Amino acid sequence: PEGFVREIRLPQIHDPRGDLTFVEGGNHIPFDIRRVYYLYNVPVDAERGGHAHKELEQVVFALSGSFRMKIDDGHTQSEYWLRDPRKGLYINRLVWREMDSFSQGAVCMVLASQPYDESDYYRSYDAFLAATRSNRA
Ligand code: T46
Repeated sequence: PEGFVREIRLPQIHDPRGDLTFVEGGNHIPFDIRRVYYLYNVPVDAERGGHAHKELEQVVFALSGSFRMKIDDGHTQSEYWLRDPRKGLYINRLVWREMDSFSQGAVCMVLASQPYDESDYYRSYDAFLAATRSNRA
C-alpha cells in the first residue's frame, strides 16, 4: 500500500533562465490524474480542508509561497509545511486534512485521482473516525 502520506519529489531543470519542474502521469504520480485544481487568493488567516475522502487520492503542491497541512490518519497526527514546488505531499484515502497559515500570494495545486464528487467527502470528523475503525480493524 502507499501509506497515508508521503513525499513526492519532482525533477528540477535549473539554468540561468530559471527553474523548470514537470509532472508526468504514469511516472511521478501513483494514480491516473483525473483532475487538477488550485487554491489562490487565500487570506492568511483562512482555514481550508477539514474533511477526508472515501476513495480520492491526491498530491498537493505549494507552487508559490507556503502553507501548513495538518494530517490525521485516525490514530496519529502530523503536520507538513509545503513550501518547495518540487515536493508534493501524496495523501491517500481516509486521511483527515486541515490547511492553514497560507503565506501572502501562496498557490496550492492539487492533482486528484477522481473528478469532484461531494459524496466522496467525510465532512464530519466522527464519521471519518468510524470509517477508519471499520476499514482498518
Ligand atoms: C482537499 C483540499 C486540499 C468543486 O466544485 N470542484 C472541485 O474540484 C473542488 C476541489 C471543489 N469544488 C467546490 C466544492 C465547494 O463548494 O468548491 C467549493 C470549495 O471546496 P472545499 O471547501 O472542499 O475546498 P477546500 O480547499 O477546503 O478543500 C479542497 C478539496 O475539496 C479537498 O479535496 O483535499 O482542497
